[in-house]
Amino acid sequence: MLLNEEECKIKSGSKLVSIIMGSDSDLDVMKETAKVLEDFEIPFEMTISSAHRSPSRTIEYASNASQQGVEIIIAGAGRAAHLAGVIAAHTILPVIGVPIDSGPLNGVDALYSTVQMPPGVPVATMAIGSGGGRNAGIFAAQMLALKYPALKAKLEDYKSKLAEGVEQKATRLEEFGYEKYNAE
Ligand code: AIR
Repeated sequence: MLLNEEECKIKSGSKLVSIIMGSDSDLDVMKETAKVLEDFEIPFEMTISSAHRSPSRTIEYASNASQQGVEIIIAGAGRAAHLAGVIAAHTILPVIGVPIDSGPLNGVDALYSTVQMPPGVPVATMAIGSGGGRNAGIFAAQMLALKYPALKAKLEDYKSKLAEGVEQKATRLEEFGYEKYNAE
């Protein structure tokens, strides 16, 4: 069967998702997003820009992303994390925010900075840290699946594997009991 236009775009390698982070120190969390997108074979680009240290670069990037073919932006930042919000202010693309657990407040500061956007400028905010980074990739895949049917089967498969993993753990716990569960 011929691929439809949307699936052709996936195959041709257009960067559908942009992952942007406030610093290279955020990479440990944001690589979780990248791994998910790789698993789903969603083309993405990754870069660094700071809402505070390089505001012009951030605004330019956000303003041009749509024209470059990007469809979703995922922004991760820590501390007073304004990256996702500033990007959302300069694009009509959906923006997913990942609060990074850097700094003495372990990401609670970044969570509030990212999630508490004023009415009119939403940022879809994930959990703090690597779990949020992972969820950002899955959430992006779910949004893209509305347009790219090839992703639906992959998401169904992903959900099945999640459930299988729980089944396996339950079987092991029921079989061995809690004392032997973690033994080799
Ligand atoms: N940050 C960078 N510019 C603005 C903000 N809020 C964040 C980064 C990182 C933290 O500050 O996203 O989580 C510390 O950055 P660095 O470069 O000092 O490690």
